[in-house]
Amino acid sequence: MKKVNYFQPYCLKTLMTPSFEDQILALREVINRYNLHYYTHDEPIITDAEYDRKIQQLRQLESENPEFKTPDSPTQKVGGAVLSAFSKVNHEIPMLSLGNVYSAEELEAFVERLNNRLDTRDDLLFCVEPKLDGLAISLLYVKGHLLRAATRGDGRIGEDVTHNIKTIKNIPLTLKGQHIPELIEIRGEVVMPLADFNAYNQVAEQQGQKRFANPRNAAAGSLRQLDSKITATRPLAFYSYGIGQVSSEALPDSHYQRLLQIKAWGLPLSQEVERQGSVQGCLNYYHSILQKRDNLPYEIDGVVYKIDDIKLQEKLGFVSRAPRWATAHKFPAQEEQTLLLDVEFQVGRTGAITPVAILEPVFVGGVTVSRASLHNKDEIARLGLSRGDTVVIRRAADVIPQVTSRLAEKNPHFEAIIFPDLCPVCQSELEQIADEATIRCSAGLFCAAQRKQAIQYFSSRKTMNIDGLGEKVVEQLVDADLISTPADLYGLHADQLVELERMGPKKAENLINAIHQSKQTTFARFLLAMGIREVGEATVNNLTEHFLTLQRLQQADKEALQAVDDVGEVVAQHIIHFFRQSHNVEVIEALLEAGIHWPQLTAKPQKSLPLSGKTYVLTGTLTQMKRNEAKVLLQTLGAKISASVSAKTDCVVAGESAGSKLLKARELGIAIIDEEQLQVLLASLQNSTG
Ligand code: 5U1
Repeated sequence: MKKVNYFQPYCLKTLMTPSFEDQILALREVINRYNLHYYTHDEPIITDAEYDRKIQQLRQLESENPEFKTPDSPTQKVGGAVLSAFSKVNHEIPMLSLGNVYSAEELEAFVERLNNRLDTRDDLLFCVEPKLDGLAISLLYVKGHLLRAATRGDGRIGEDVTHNIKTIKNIPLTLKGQHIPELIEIRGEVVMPLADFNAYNQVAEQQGQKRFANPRNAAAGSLRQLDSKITATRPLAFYSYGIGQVSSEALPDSHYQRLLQIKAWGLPLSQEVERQGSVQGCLNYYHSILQKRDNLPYEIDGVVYKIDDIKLQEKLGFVSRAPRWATAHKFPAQEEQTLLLDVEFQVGRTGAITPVAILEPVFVGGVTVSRASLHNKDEIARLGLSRGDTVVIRRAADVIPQVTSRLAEKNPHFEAIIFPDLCPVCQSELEQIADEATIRCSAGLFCAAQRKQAIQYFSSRKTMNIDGLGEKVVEQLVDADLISTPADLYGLHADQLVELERMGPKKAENLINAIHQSKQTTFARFLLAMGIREVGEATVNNLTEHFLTLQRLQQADKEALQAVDDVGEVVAQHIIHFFRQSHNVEVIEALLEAGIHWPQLTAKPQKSLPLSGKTYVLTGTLTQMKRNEAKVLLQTLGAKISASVSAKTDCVVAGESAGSKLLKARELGIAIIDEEQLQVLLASLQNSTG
């Protein structure tokens, strides 16, 4: 790794410690700058975790030195300024922010304060909710119709985003049901569901377009579009969490009951909202939601505890920027900032060159991270990276850590990261296929990095399952020139292996036996072991069931390949390309000659089930049943389930907050049903098949 010569941040060390007033003024200045970037430009220059630490520091200093407290301090305000592109909206009732607690002790102290103010020792009842990480929005319904939607802005004045909000599919334009007040303002959060966020970024990456740093930026950026046609293409969703203005007094006295009433009028409510009657109950809720965090459809950054009794809420009132009757209990941060030390360029099994950031270790999302993906050349250019930059690392929901943005101004003395011109392993030329963001080494199995990974993949558990042939052994075998293709494995002898490091005679013999045993396999395993680009387990199963023999598959043309489920033009092209390359054919022949064999497959008898021959795609969130349950039920009725929408799809089941797949189905004129219609279909077909 290169030695990095960093410029120290310019901090003038004075001999005198700054006065409390100076410290407060300096903190206010930086926090105001962070606020401007975050709220007004949707471009944070600091992580939430770092921001929260700064605000806490300022709050502490102000509470210990109340003589310096001023109403314009960022501790006394919510949010940012209003962008001029949208017209302004006055919030009749300010849209407030929330105070935070970070531990059981802080929660106990919060509840203690409530008990003292209410002059009671009784257990208090809380409405407990997930804290969605999106954009706070106010929806004004007059006579049941959505009249206006606005962002929070600075809490008093927001931006009118009605046109954009009206493109969000789960926001009703008209409320349904009874006792709808003449005027009611619903408040909640607009988010980009995680599945849609990941899918959006994947497509953006493939097309070399700008990725969103996180789901909240994605939601905010989508709502800030001046052209609502663009917003309409973004998969956004809304979840309610409260009521602002309301013309009627006839609402329940419980916050929880109010939320249920809002839901009955047709507005979305998180399924995780419930009530707890004690501090321990709140803590149990916190831990159970923290556990579920990665499986929820949206990103959350904590939970919210709210006094449930509206009368008690009114009694407790507000402090300057937050209600006294509610607090957020924050989860450990999923984003942190750290230093970029260097970038390594890795060569993958298919030759893809992936830049990997080498970082000063940082604790994020529950683990210490020292490496993070940088995806491709375009991503480095988008981030404008240099060694020594401060970057944001995101590690969320089991996703590998990623660098999402660069913080702070550019230091011109830092050394820019340059993508290499040649393969960093074999020095061969690099190539880039049109419309693909990935750059690849052109040398195929002649590149040692690709060779090692291809052999490793060939012998892994899901493919030829050769026990004892791990990464290190493959590396040694290739480096010692004992093997250069998977077929060479079958010519190895135990006496060659004992020469390797940490390989005794027993281990060598076991490995030779494992290699021998792997000769008896299945067509699907063998095909998967070939490592054809974009041909994973599901596609391999479809291909082998369809063609039954290797010979028929090798001879298939593009049309024949595309007749197979899940095989589109691109995958068909990859398969044809693979079998056209003479060195691949030679390796296959050598493997068969070495004795690899599998049982001959026979065509499955066609059962006539009501959905035989039909391809279904499930998208969005199902609320009445699990997605897997729906999948299995459809499959037992004969349907094929596909992950993507294409001209071969017969029907798309669109659950809540369905996004890009739903749009594609509409574009292609494919039948679309919702969850209710799916239930009716399943019930009628199950009855008809007895
Ligand atoms: N779930 C939830 N999120 N959230 C955010 N409730 C909730 N309430 C909020 C905010 C800012 O504020 C009210 C308590 C005023």
